[in-house]
Amino acid sequence: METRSAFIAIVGRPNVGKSSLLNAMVGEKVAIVSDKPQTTRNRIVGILTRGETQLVFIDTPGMHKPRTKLSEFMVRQVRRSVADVDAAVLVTEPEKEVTKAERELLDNIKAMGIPAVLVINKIDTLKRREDMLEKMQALSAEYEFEAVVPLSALTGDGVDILLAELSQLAEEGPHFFDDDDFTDQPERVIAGEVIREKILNNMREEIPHGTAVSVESMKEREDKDIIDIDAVIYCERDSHKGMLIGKQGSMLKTIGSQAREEIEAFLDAKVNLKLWVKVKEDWRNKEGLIKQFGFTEE
Ligand SMILES: Nc1nc2c(ncn2[C@@H]2O[C@H](COP(=O)(O)OP(=O)(O)OP(=O)(O)O)[C@@H](O)[C@H]2O)c(=O)[nH]1
Ligand SMILES: [Mg+2]
Repeated sequence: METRSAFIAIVGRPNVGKSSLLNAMVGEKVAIVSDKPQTTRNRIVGILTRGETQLVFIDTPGMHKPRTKLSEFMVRQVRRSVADVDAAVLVTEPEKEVTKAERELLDNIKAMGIPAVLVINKIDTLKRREDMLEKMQALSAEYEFEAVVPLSALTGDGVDILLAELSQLAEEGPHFFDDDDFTDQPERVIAGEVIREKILNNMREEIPHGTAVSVESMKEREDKDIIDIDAVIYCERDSHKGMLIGKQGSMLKTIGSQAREEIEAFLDAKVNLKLWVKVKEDWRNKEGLIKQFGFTEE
């Protein structure tokens, strides 16, 4: 069989729905999602194979102005992704203004000269059609997109149209992953991300941004069908630690049970999840700790 493939970066401002779109296209939860900006911190590979065509998506952190060493790392991942792929999907929302971050992304895409598709996401929230059209026009004037696709990653409306457009960008070449793979992330990394998602969902602004999750061990018991997972949640201050634990441990319990449920479903096994909270002051500005928490350039 003649095979086709394409590496496609998904880029955009924070919170526009890049990871939601990745999950919608792949049909599996590959990347965590939250209503807080800067949820995605690393490049995340999602894979969709249909017949002869394999699309390899690289979900990226939202493009923003870096304020910590961690966010410098994140922004570097975005730039690297654009430089590494065959095509890009620029995701945006249907409000009017084109932001600085979007302009920078467009400049990166232009510099690489790669084909790109413009996605206007969240059309389920659209109130004024003119907003969407204005946004489409403003961005289309800047680059000759292969296609402009309005869609909703949340409802799935329009996602197939995008996939049809992207399939056309695939060129003759080998499949780089097994046809039934949907991500390259190890289970341990996914488990850590699920825990971080529950922190994002349950905590306010600055706390989730300053947390990192490290899965210390993940072992299947020999005598029973149970997987023991030990994970540490690192935060930046004692006061944050207190809030993450909550009154009589109530917050940590909530985070733990929500995470456990989801990890069990994805591993299809019973999970015994133990969480600890530790403080590493200002870790987001410490190169060594950033690396230790898995943010390393491959
Ligand atoms: N109404 C609506 N909400 C959406 C849609 N797509 C994503 N969202 C919501 O938008 C928020 C951000 O979604 P994410 O997928 O985490 O966005 P992201 O671009 O990956 O964000 P970062 O990783 O922080 O850059 C979440 O609350 C999603 O549920 C959509 O089509 N419609
Ligand atoms: Mg994301």
